[in-house]
Amino acid sequence: DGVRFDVITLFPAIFDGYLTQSLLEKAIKKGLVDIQRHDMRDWAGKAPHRKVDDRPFGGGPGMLLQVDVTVPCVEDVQKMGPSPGKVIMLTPQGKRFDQQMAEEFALCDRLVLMCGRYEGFDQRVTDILQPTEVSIGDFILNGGEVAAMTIVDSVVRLLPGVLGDENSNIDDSFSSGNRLLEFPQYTRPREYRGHQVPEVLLGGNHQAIAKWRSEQSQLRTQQRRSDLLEKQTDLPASQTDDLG
Ligand code: 6GU
Repeated sequence: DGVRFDVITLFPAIFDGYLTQSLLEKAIKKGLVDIQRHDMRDWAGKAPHRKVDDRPFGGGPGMLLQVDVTVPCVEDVQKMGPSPGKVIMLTPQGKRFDQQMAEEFALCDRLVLMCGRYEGFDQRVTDILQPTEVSIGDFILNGGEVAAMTIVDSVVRLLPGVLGDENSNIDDSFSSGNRLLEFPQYTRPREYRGHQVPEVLLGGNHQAIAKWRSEQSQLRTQQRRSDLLEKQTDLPASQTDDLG
C-alpha cells in the first residue's frame, strides 16, 4: 500500500528538514513511506574532480549533467529496490504536475525522482531511460529538488493511513471528488475587529450550510480560476467510461 521514493540529487541535504517534518516522520515510522536519497556524485568519475557536468556542445550558457554519470546512477538505483519503479525526471520541459497525476503516482509501488541542476540533462539521458518528464509549473527553479519535494508531499498525503480521518483529503480542492476551489472557513471568535462569521454557519442548518459552501466554491472558482470550470468535463477515465 505504501510508496518507496528514491530521490537522485547532487544536493541530498536539501531534504534534511523536510524528512524530519512530523507528518512525514510519522508516515515513515508507520512504514507507509520509505524515502531514500542518492547522491549522484557517488557515480561521478575519479577523485579529486568527480565531475558530473560539462559544457554543452555547440556552445551556450551553463553546464549539463553528463549522460555517463546519470544513466548508470539511475540504473543502479533501480536495481536497489523491490521493483525498477517509475522513473520521473524533474524538468521545466515536462508535463505539468497536478492532483490527478499525484493520484496516479500514489498507486505506484516505487517512484525514482531525478533532480536536475545546472541547465539540465544531456538529451541522451531522456532517450535512454525514457522517464516521465514532469514540471511543477511555468516558472524556473534552480533545480529539481523543490519539485521532487512537492511531488513527494502531495503523493504521501494521499496514502491511506497517512492523514487521520479528521484530515480526510477527499474534499480537497482539485481532488477527483472536487475540482473547485475550497469555500471560506471560520473558527472562534465569532467576531474579530468587526469582522463577523457568516450567520448561516452559526445556525446549525446543515442543508443551508452545504448550499452556502457550494455557492462560495463556485463563486471563488469563477472569480479566481475560471480555467478550472472549463476543465469540468475533464474527468478521469473511470468517470467518463459510460459517457460514450
Ligand atoms: Cl521540475 N525543475 C526546474 N528546474 N524548474 C521547474 C520545474 C522543475 N518545474 C517548474 N519549474
